[in-house]
Amino acid sequence: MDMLRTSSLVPLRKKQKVIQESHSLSKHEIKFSEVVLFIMERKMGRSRRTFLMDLGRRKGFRIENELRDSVTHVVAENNSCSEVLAWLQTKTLGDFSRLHLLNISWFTDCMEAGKPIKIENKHRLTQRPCCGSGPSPRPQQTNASAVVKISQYACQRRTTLQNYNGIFTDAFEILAENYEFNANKGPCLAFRRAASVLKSLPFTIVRMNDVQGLPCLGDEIKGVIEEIIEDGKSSKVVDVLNDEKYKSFKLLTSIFGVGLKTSEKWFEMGFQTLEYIKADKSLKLTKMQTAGLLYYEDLITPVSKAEAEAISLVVKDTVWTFLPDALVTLAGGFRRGKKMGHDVDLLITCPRPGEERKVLHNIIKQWKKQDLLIYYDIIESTLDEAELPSRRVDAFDHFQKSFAIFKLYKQRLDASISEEYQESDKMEAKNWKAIRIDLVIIPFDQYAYGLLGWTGSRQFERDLRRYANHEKRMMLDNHALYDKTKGIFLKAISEEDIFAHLGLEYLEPWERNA
Ligand code: DCT
Ligand code: MG
Repeated sequence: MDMLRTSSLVPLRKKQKVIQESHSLSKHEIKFSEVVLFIMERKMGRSRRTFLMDLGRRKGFRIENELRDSVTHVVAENNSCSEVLAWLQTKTLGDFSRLHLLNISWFTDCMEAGKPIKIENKHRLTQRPCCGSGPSPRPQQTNASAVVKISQYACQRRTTLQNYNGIFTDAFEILAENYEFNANKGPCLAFRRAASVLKSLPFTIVRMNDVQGLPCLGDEIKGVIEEIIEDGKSSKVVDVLNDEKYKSFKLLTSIFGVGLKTSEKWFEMGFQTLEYIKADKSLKLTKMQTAGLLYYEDLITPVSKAEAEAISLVVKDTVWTFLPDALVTLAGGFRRGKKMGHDVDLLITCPRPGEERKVLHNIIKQWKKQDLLIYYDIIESTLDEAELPSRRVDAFDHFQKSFAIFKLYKQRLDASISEEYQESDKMEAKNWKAIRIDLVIIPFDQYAYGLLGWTGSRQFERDLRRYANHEKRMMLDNHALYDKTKGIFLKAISEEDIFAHLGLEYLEPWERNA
């Protein structure tokens, strides 16, 4: 979760004060200093102006509260050019002929592009008021819901990491998590689905009109959107972030090995801080939880792509000493293009059937010798007993796997590092980082299904299974696809094959960030 976004949902000051705050006090980094905006309140209203200013600042725009000489672009809504000029004349400003007088459409296009865009004629203020006192229409090409119908299934939407609606989706995710902590499955899923829909939109929602026709947005969800548009924050989110149970669960579930059940138990017992848990010797901790607490700081530090790739290389090195033709693939969020993750998901397979069976035990044996493992847990394959595909949508799969904590030694890949730096590094007591890894061993004939399942996102996977079931009368899991009408399993050697079996357009991994 982006700290800037989270903090903006909390009422740090009263609304009035926020409005008066100058951009120089704003907590957002200015990325485009050559453009200085001023948004006119006239005919727009104070709360909408506050919302738009906040949105722009989040995107790195410099936006002044007052009309100053530094301003280069004036943005207005529902005002004609002459109305704005008349208003400017009442201000003690130098030469205002240099100012770009623009319609709100230029601003919303900039928000979509994430940067200042070239001014076109359609963006300039016209002589006549643009559209009475009602809200001005969004540029047509940007309102996707008006042009194409957006599917209720994430597997029929392309969702990249470019999220134009973070202010809403962050709020939804907090509310979903809170429902999950309170074992309230329905609304939890509803908020997750809604977040996923908004993540796929190619524009930022700035008014309620923009959500018209979108799927998966019930009344409670629309209420949250409306409040954020009006006030810049959701009072429900503010309440959740201040809620003791939510705060405790957030902390407890961030410990490796602690799930909802344990969190509930510990919360009821009054354990609200890590110190309490560590200090209480009567608590029976699993080996996983003990490791989770011991390496807590490392494990909550995000894993970078470079770290994931470094571990992937170590895995390849080790695996290839036993199985030179094995395939090792980095899956999970990193395969979807994420720069950071909470763990490293690695899949291992071998084209020669059955050869993959011993590889996991061999890797672990080797790593123990090399002191590369802090913790590991081997879960043996249950493929032989399994009835495939599973009916349980969120069920664990049957592959042999290991949930482990890898000891990644800080590598000196960069030869240009100064000696001084290397000396100070040597003096550091700890020259490694604990990193969570999942190793999954997949038989070759199930590899396409395993890869699709372990690439995620979780919401994408849920919708893929729901789509298969409800729209195609098929059952999908990480091992197979079963056609209930024909009574047969459908073979696939690539992810493309699976999409084709389901009658879906192929989505690249980076389009599955639902
Ligand atoms: N997955 C699965 N079965 C599990 C666990 C995960 O099929 N028991 C799938 C869903 C997503 C993918 O594997 C990776 O899971 P995570 O690591 O939890 O998600 P991520 O998208 O990689 O997120 P992060 O970047 O935080 O690691
Ligand atoms: Mg992951």
